[in-house]
Amino acid sequence: MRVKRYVVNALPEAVSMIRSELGKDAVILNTKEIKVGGFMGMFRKKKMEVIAAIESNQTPPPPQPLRKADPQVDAAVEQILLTAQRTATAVMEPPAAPIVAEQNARIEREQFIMDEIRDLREYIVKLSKQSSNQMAMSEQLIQLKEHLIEQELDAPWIERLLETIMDKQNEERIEFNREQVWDHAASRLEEWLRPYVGSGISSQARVVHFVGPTGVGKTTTIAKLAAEHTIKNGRKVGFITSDTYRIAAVDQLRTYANILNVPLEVVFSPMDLPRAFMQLAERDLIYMDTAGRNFRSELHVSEVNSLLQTTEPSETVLVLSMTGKTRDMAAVAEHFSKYGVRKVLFTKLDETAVFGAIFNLIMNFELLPTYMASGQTVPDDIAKFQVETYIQQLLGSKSP
Ligand SMILES: Nc1nc2c(ncn2[C@@H]2O[C@H](COP(=O)(O)OP(=O)(O)OP(=O)(O)O)[C@@H](O)[C@H]2O)c(=O)[nH]1
Ligand SMILES: [Mg+2]
Repeated sequence: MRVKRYVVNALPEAVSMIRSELGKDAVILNTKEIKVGGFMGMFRKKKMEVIAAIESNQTPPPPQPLRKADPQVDAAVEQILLTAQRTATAVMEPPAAPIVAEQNARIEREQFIMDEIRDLREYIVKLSKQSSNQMAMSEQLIQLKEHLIEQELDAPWIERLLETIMDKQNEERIEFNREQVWDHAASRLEEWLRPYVGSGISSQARVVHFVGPTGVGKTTTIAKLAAEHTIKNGRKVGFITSDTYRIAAVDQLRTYANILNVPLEVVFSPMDLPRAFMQLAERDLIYMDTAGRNFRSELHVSEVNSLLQTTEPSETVLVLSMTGKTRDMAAVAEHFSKYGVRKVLFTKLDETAVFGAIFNLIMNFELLPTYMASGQTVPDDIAKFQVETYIQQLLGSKSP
């Protein structure tokens, strides 16, 4: 067997080279992305390595035109080969003749087939890995898997976590007991969450907007945080509410404003905002409450965003309740992340025993958790998001 390695920019380029050098019976054994060149590991270029082979008793034909004895066709083929050998970033020239388009279509078809074969191969490898892992899964790992399914952690994350623990077991050539499995799971989850944790609500932000679905606890959370800042930190807090949508919504915030001795401004439209900010010019920190709406509708998301304008350093916090359904929370998070909202605050942790949604939302939408609220009592039932505390809640007890 004659085996040859090609390093090209794209697969069609290799296909043409293989056809002309090894002949039409050559087969592609492997393709993979590689990086070449560069300086001290930097500026490396992405290339594709293609391994092709032909049976040694089959002598490769001399490079032949793809069609015979037609100078016009020969010229067209020449043109295709030239085009294919250019860099992947080069702009493709328009086909010189209909035959060129035909050849290009053939190359595209071949590329499509090769892509399909590669996907299929990857799928088979994954399947065989999964089934051998499944067989190798210890009782402790099965318990962890079942626990995380109950916690509604997304399936791909569960698989990934189990794989890393199994790899570790194989590496150390031992079977972990339950405690070790739980400890490894905790450190992996912490490692994945760590980059998103810790920023809290920026201390630079003078204006903080709270947005989120109906009844998640935005107004209560504002009261809790304002109490913390006024009572504990002695900061001068001011409130703005744009929640004139629901009857008594203003009164709810006004009650907290009176208790905490915090001035409150009501805005009915974005045009009222400059006046409200002027009234609160003396305040160090302004919390803005917004009306809860059905934010699975993008229209409502864009509506509330029109109210979040300010020239001050500001931040927007998406408030989500743990009593919501994971899929609905994901839809809301996706809509708000389109508007650049990345900070999230979870409420009503006291009303659930299922915590997977927090991990899914942080990891899937790159959200940055700020606080966790776990009760109705103002100001006590709120705490900064602590990754260790959260992982403990998610994983539960190490003992069965
Ligand atoms: N159990 C529990 N209840 C909470 C928590 N936070 C808020 N609540 C309750 O949830 C209910 C709604 O709270 P609000 O603060 O009015 O919620 P909101 O998001 O401002 O509601 P809208 O303005 O109508 O969208 C109230 O009964 C709160 O006491 C929490 O962390 N745990
Ligand atoms: Mg409210």
